Amino acid sequence: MKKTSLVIGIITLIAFVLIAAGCGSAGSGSASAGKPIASGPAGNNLTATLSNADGTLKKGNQEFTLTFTDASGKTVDVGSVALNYRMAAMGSMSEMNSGATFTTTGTPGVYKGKADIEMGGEWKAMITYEGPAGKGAFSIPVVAK
Ligand SMILES: [Cu+2]
Repeated sequence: MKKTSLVIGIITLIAFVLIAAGCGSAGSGSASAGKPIASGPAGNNLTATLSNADGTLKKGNQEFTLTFTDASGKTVDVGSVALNYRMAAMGSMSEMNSGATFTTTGTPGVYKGKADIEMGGEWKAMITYEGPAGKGAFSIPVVAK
């Protein structure tokens, strides 16, 4: 009886360790699988970095990562985030906006984003967040190729 529950306990522990390891590698993998596109101050002594596989924002549908870090480079959970890519009006072309959708990852402070960028050129990533690190609104200039 005692031996059986010990075995079950060990099996449960091993299962938890395996699941945790799986989540950990998936989380850090997606966080480190990126090259920085651009970064900038996010307020509250934080830095925000946009990244993706090759470090270049492109025209069209794409995925990217948004990471918030403190002065020491440690990721910081900022709660809920929102991002809108905005291109200023150019001549007869009116202002363009492309909102991103985000999902959290296994690493707090690292968010996976999806956006459809209509055209190449100069955009501003307008970012807001609200949560345990405070509230912030800032923008990072980016160029889509
Ligand atoms: Cu445009």
